[in-house]
Order: sequence, then C-alpha cells, then structure tokens
Amino acid sequence: MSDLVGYETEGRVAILPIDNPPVNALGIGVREGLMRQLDRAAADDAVDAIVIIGMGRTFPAGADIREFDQPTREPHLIGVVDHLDTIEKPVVAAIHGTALGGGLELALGCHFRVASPSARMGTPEVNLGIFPGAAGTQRLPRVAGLDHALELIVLGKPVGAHKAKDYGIVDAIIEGDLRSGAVAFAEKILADGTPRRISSEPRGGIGSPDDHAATIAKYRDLANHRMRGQESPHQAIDSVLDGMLMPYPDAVQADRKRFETCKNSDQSRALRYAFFAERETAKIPDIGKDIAQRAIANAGVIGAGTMGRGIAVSLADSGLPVTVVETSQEAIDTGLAEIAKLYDGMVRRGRIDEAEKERRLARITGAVGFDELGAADLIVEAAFEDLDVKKEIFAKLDAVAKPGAVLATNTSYMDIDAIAAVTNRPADVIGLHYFVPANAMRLLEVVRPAKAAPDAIATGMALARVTGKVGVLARVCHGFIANRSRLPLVREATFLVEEGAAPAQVDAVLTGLGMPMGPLAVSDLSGLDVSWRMRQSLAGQRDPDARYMHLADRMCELGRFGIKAGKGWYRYEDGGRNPVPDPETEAIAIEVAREQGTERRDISDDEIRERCLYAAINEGAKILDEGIAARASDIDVMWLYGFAYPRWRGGIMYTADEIGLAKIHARVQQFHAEHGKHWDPSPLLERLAAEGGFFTRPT
Ligand code: 3H9
Repeated sequence: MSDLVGYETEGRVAILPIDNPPVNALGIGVREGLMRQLDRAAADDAVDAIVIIGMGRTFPAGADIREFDQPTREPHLIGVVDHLDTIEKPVVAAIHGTALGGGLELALGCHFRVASPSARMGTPEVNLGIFPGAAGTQRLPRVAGLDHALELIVLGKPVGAHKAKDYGIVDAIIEGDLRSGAVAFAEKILADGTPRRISSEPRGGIGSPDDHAATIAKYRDLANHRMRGQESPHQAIDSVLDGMLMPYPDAVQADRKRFETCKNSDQSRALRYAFFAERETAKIPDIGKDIAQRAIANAGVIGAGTMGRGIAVSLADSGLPVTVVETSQEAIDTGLAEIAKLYDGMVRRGRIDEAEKERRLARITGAVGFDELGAADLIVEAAFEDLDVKKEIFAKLDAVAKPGAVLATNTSYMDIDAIAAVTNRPADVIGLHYFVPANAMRLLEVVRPAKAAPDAIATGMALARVTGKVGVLARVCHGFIANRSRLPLVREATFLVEEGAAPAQVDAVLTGLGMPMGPLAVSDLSGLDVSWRMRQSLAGQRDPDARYMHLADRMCELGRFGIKAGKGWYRYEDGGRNPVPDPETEAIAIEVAREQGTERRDISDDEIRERCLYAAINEGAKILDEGIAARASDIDVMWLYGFAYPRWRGGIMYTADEIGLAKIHARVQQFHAEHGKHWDPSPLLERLAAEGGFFTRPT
C-alpha cells in the first residue's frame, strides 16, 4: 500500500508525493504510506528535511469520507498528525489545489507550510456533520488565532492562499513550480537553522473561554443563523473550548469521543448522503463522459424581466458575453439599468469591486428584436409562462439561430416537447429551469425533452457547472421534478388552513423541521398570483373529482397577492416584509370552508407535518417511478438547493427512508380515504413499503 505515498530525494530533501486520485483523500493506504515514508526519511542519513506534496490536482482534500461507514483502522489520521511532532527533521507541507479537512490538519501537523497562489484551504467538516477530528480544532487556534480558526472551523468555508498567509497558516507563497519552491524553502530552513514549529505546543497561550467570550458568542450566533438546527458547528466550538481548558493530549482525547458521536449521528449520515447525492447528479446513465458538450463562447437571453436579468447576470458572471433582447428599446434600457443596480448591490455588499462590476457589465449588451441572436451558441428564452408566447418565440428563433446553437426555454412547468416541436431542430431544444433570483440560486433544473440530443443535454449540465450551479436533470412533465414534488406540500398547507389551521401554525411546523420559511410565507414572498395564473391556464385539464385549491383562488380574487399587496396569508404593515397573522385570512377560510362543505376543526402539528411532507414524498415516488427523475437522490438535491430543505435531513426521499416507507404508505392510504383522489398512493411507494425497501439505499 505504500505506493500511495512515494519517496524521492532532491539533494538532502526527501519528497513524499501522495498519489491517490482524484483528490488524494487520506484513506488507510495513504495514512500507512505516510507513516512508513516519514519514518524512512527520519532514519535516512542522506536526508535533512522532508516535503509532503500532493500529486495531480491537489494536496489531500480530506479524510476519505467513504471510510466513515466502515470500522476505523489504525493508523488514524490523528496518529499521523501527532507523529509529525516527533520527527526531528523539518517537515514542509507543499500545498496546491484544495487542502481541506484532514488535508489541512496534515499540513498543520507539518512544521512549515508553503502554498501555490491559487491554493485554497479550510476545514469544511461541519458541512458533513462532523468537525476537524485530527486535532484541527486544537492546532488551528494555536497557529491562526481563535477568531480566524473559528471562522474556518465553524463556517466551513475555505480561504485562498494569500488570506491563509495573512492568518499565519501559510509561511510562504510559492510562485512557479511548487515542488522546487518547497525544496528551496526547506533548504533555506536548514541553512538558516530555523527551529521546527510544533503546532500542538502553546504559542504564548490561546487564553481561556472567558477571555474570548465575545468571539465565541459571535460564532455560536453565526452557526445558529446560517446552519439552523445543525449540531456540528456547536460540537466544533466545544472542541475548540476543550483546547483552552485542557492540555493538548487531553483535549485530543476528548475530541475523539466527540468526533465519533458526531460521525455516527443521523445528521452526519444525512449530510454525507447529501455530499455524494450532489456529485451523483452529474452522472447521466445514457450520456457518458465521452459525449462532449457543445462549445459555448457567447449567449443570448430573450427577455429582460426579473428572470432574464438574473440569467444574464449568471452567464456574465461566469465570463460569457451575453446579448439580452427585448421587444422595445425602453424595455432594454430598463432591463440594463436594473442589471447595473444588481451589480451595484454586489459592490455595496463587498462581493466584487467597482472594476469587476465594470468588467461584468461590459459583457452584457442589449438589443431590440432577435437579429442579434444569430451568433449566439446558447440562447435562453425567459419570456413569461405562456405556452403560445413561447412557441411563437421558438418558431422565430428557429429562423435566426445558427446551426448547432442550444435553444433553451426557462420554464418551471411547461410542455417543452410541444415547444421543441415548433422548430425544425428539436434535438437542439432543452429546458433550463432557473430559480429566483437566477444569478444567486445554486439550483439549475435541466429539462430533457424527448427529442433532445445527448450533447445538448451535456451542454446544459456543463453550463450549470461553469456558472457555479448544481445541475439536476429532469424529464418533461408538468412541473418537472422541483415544482411537481413541491406543489402537493403547498396544496396541503392551503387545505389545512381551510380545515382550521392558522397559517402561522402550518408555517411553524415546517420551520420546525429546519426550513428557513414556511410554505405560506414563501407564497406571500413570491406572490400568490403566480400559481393562480398557472391554475387558470390549466383549468381545462382539471380533474373534477380531485379537491381544488378554492381558498388560494379566493385569496387572489380578493387581491391578497402577498407581500407586494401588503396582504396574503399574512398581513404586512407599513410596506414591511414581516408577516403578521391576519384575522381576515381566518374569516376568508371560514367562508370558503362553508361553501365547500369542509368541516373546520383543531388540527395537530403532527397532522400538519405528515400531510405536508408525505404529500411531497408520495409525489416524489411517482416522479421516480415515471422516470422523470433518474434517481431518488436527484429529487433530494432539488429540495436542498431549490427549497432550502435542511441539508442535515438529506432531502425528502432520504427523510422518507429514515421514517420508514411502510409507515408513510399507511398514512398516505389513510389520507387518501379521508381526503380523496389527490392522495392516490404511488405504486412505487406501495411496492417498496411491502418489500421493506428504500428510495435512497439498497434494500
Ligand atoms: C475530514 O477530513 C475529517 C477529518 O477532519 C478527521 C478525520 C479523522 N473522500 O467534488 P468532486 C470524490 S472529512 C472521498 O466532483 P471537484 C467525490 O465523491 C473531509 N471521496 O470534484 C468525487 O467522486 P466521483 C473533509 C471524495 O473538483 C471525486 O472525488 N473534506 C472526497 O468539483 C471528485 O470530487 C471535504 O469535505 C473525500 N474527502 O471538487 C472536502 N472528496 O468522481 C470534500 C471528493 O466518484 N471534497 N471525493 O463522483 C470537496 O469539497 C470537493 O470534492 C473538492 C473537489 C473541492 C475537493
């Protein structure tokens, strides 16, 4: 196994290259190899210093997460890190790519650290429901100071090499070849007689928790705010505090127990599932890696409304020149002015500087009519949701777009097969369902019409990647994966209000699950009229036997469109966005219930939770069964990134497996008997429940 860590020498410096593609994860083979080669270098009389470096694209990006489900094997990573303290020759970590988690902890165990300018480093363990468990919580505060250490450990966001140098994590930035730069650095250490720096030893003391009460409180608050309901950031802080209260070996011992508890927690298992689920989305069974995406050098966007502007900004942010077209110069002028305001906001928030704003703005040009789209490799139509309008646009596009251009429609539920059919090139037509705000939301639902060419789909998925989004593929059906699986939750929420629950009760149950906002507050934010228009457009296809959202319609008929109208499910005072319970909503609900013959009653939180969640899960099962989603985890990724479902619950399908499909199926059957047709149980749910099966794991 030692071949995962090599042994080479340059002069009196031994180089230990770690070669475990793709990310040099610190699995058992690498840990064994490091121990063996470190001892060899320590005993080698021809060697005075040691450099540890990663082969390929990165320094180790962490422990091997796949090993977390297996029994642990020695040497543990903490053993390797602590062993470095005992090596009497200076050891230099040469960092490129991403030194993350255990990778950074390995580097912290080394006596010196040098890095390429583009390297990034950090401790993202909290995102996996754990914390740096190989003494990162002890060594990072000693090396970088408490505030910087907590920033990295609690927030889990990596920093670049220059910032890491400012924080004291990196000793030198190496321009040019990292390996020779690291060897030269080691030789200078030897020449200068610089003593080794042991990061487990106190450097002037890091103080007591009392000394740092304000800093600790700051990170507890940030953890509560940004990682609502998640335990690992607090475990991480507790572990750092141990290091202030106990000597290093005792703190490390305490860490081990806490780490194991975290690793075996439901939250960590769900977060690890989410990590791999996210990576799985890129794998499309019948589109292998050999199908090349089409080259995209420039793009066009049709429509400068909210969606079109956000899409244009997202494309421009990734470096693509974008032409935005509208029907009049006035609409273009307004659109471009709004885009400029969006960038001003980014500057104000410190996300980019003025120069970067100007660079990005310069990539976006406006035009009236479609003629300017002739050169675009990708055209995203972002007109409003009206099938006839979209068909008309695509017929025109067919005449203007160059051969091979990918023609995408941004829609959240329309029949894209029908849109593709108006063109003479249905193979080039795909769906790109962006979420609002399109430039900020990480999810991109890539929709695959029946006739779309594999390379057009590969291009949509690649576009997600280059624009920093998570692309998830869906087949065509009404609402695709995201909206189709969420609609039943919203529908139940409104039925529950009709039956006697207060909007605030319904929302509180769902925020209690860890979602940042309840579905009714979200409707108020996005506008109740959006789904009202959709229901109106589908009136002809409505199943007369299924229960209908009369109350939601009534709210709209009364002008209660949500925040923009000052009233929706809640009231909003003085133009504010703070939802206030409104007795008028109850009066309207009582009225609609009377008209519909709905009996009003006290409704328990358990019923609210089960009806909202199980309705979505039942629909998710249908989506999976029909092949609209390739795998259950794709539905989960949609919920994590599209609807802020708590990552530490994995996603709705993962949650279903945790609850047990037999239990859910039994309740779905009961709701079906009580509430009728829209609760038709999914055949897949029925089958898996009977077999004792799961959606997200093998039986
Ligand atoms: C830790 O270190 C605990 C310690 O504190 C204590 C221990 C006692 N393990 O993301 P990509 C796979 S916890 C196993 O597509 P990119 C990944 O699944 C760890 N596998 O590439 C994928 O496989 P496949 C702390 C891993 O360039 C392939 O590598 N570290 C691991 O977009 C390529 O990944 C982290 O949390 C791993 N650690 O991004 C960092 N990492 O091809 C986790 C990746 O079969 N990793 N894989 O689908 C990342 O954030 C990104 O992978 C990285 C590269 C930024 C490195």
